[in-house]
Amino acid sequence: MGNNTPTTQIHPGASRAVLSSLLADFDRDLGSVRELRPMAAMEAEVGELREDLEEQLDRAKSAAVICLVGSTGAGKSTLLNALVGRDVAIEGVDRPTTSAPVIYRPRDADVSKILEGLPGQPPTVVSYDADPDAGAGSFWRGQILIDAPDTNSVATVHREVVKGLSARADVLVVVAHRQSIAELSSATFIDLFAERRGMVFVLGRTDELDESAKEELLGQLRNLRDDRWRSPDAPVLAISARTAKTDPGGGNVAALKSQLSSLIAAEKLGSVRRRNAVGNVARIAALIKGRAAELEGATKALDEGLEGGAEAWRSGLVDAIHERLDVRQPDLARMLWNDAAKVWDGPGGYALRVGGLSAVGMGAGAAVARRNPVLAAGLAVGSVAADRLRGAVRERQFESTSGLLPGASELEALQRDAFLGARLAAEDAYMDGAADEMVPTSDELDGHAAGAVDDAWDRLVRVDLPREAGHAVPKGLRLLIDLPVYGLGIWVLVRVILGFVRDSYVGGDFLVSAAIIAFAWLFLARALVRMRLSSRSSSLLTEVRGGVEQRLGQAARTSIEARQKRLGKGREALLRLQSADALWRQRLHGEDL
Ligand SMILES: Nc1nc2c(ncn2[C@@H]2O[C@H](COP(=O)(O)OP(=O)(O)OP(=O)(O)O)[C@@H](O)[C@H]2O)c(=O)[nH]1
Ligand SMILES: [Mg+2]
Repeated sequence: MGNNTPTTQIHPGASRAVLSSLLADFDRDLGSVRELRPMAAMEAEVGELREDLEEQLDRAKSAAVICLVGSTGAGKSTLLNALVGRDVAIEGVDRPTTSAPVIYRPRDADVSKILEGLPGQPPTVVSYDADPDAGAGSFWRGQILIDAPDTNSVATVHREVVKGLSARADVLVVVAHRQSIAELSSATFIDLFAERRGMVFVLGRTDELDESAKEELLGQLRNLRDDRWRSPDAPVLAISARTAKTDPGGGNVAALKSQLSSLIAAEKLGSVRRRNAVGNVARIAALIKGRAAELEGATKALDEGLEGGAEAWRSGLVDAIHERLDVRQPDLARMLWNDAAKVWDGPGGYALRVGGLSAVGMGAGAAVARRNPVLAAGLAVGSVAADRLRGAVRERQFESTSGLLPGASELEALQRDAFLGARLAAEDAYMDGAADEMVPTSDELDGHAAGAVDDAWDRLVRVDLPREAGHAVPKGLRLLIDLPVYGLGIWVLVRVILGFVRDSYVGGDFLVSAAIIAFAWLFLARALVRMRLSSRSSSLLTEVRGGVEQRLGQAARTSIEARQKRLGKGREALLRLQSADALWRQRLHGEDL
């Protein structure tokens, strides 16, 4: 008992491998549905059936155990005595008679497993000398026969004792008499073992019945056997133990002996036990089927809750991040000017690079240049330096993704609202600990969100922005802007050289005017190029948006994927468990099952 390795010598037709793989699959499926909440209600029952399943498979070499069960006064003890051929059990008129079970066993049979933990009065053990070589005519070839207390009297402990004995038996002989058949139709005791034990039904005390009453009662018993206990193959016999006691060949006891002999014959016993084992599988399957709708509903609701939650979380977060990306648009444009200027080696590139401060500084420089060239130069250089510093700070801020994600409390609220449905469904579908694991936590989602934003932004900064900067201002346009400045420069140079040669120097006004013209041209060009780059930067931003959306979509998927997989495994296991008995029968080749 409690031994985890099913023994298979009892199943000549079924290989050890088939049984252990069936059992392993069955256990794995039971394991994956155990955490489902609706299973809690049947946990004890499933556990008991599962244990019995293993015990049936474990009984490899133990002697066959036959247990007589039934209502008080049905004639169980008398029948045992008739079978044994002497009075080993007490028959009686006082109801109930039998409190201490009688165990009739071969001298060498180990009954310790039968006695272990049995409630009620200690059984009387009577030994006999078995003759395994005796011919088919001899009934006593090694089985254990038990006379159990009743299943229906006021002595409730009796029911516990019968339950314990039946659990340890291979075959139950259900004894009924006229007064107890009606009661059987509402009895729960036989129900408990239906399909899980070999059964033989006996209508007892038939010497008290006339032929028509006997037939009617037999019919009732057959109906119960078929409809209530789903054991259409089980024999139903009419017996008079009293007749058999006076006339060993009478009372139809020989028929019972022959039925029992064939059930417990060595080559058949394995199949009885295997059928008993499969009966347990069938009972578990039926239990789960009984709650299939509830299980299906709860798991489906969770599946949908996760799906809907992930989508709500994704779209809520996408909206929040988009708002924040919009705020970054001017910075992005500025970065694009800067980067485009870096790859533009020429006056146009320089003009593009200088920021607002430089422009103001240079304008001021140009304005005072005629009167104070030194101050002018100082203004220009100072403003460019200030711009550089500001540019560096901006660049660092720009590269960081902080501020693109909503704050912790906003994220938490987003998670809570999005997965509210999933959370409620998880509590219906799973036990407490597992229910918590079935819904993505805020921490986990925040990590995903940060990863998605970092990835998308990193791609912008490292790949898309430099790429865009590389061809944002085409070469032709650069030349168009730079050439007039070079031309002006050359002309100024020519005039200066000519003046030097002719000894008529060009005046300062001429140089300042030339500088003002060059600056004016460059700043006009700068304004136009910046306009062009602004529109480029907004398309870059659109790409970032797309990237964030896509990555958040993946993140949302990742956050529920493993959970949906676990859910799916549970749902598949539920389906398999509901038809597990059919699979067992099929894999065991339906041999005598
Ligand atoms: N006429 C007749 N009486 C029987 C027969 N079998 C048993 N009885 C009587 O029915 C009564 C009850 O028999 P028991 O064998 O003690 O019944 P039991 O099922 O063991 O009852 P509990 O031990 O109380 O559960 C006794 O008086 C028996 O003599 C039978 O085949 N024919
Ligand atoms: Mg009795």
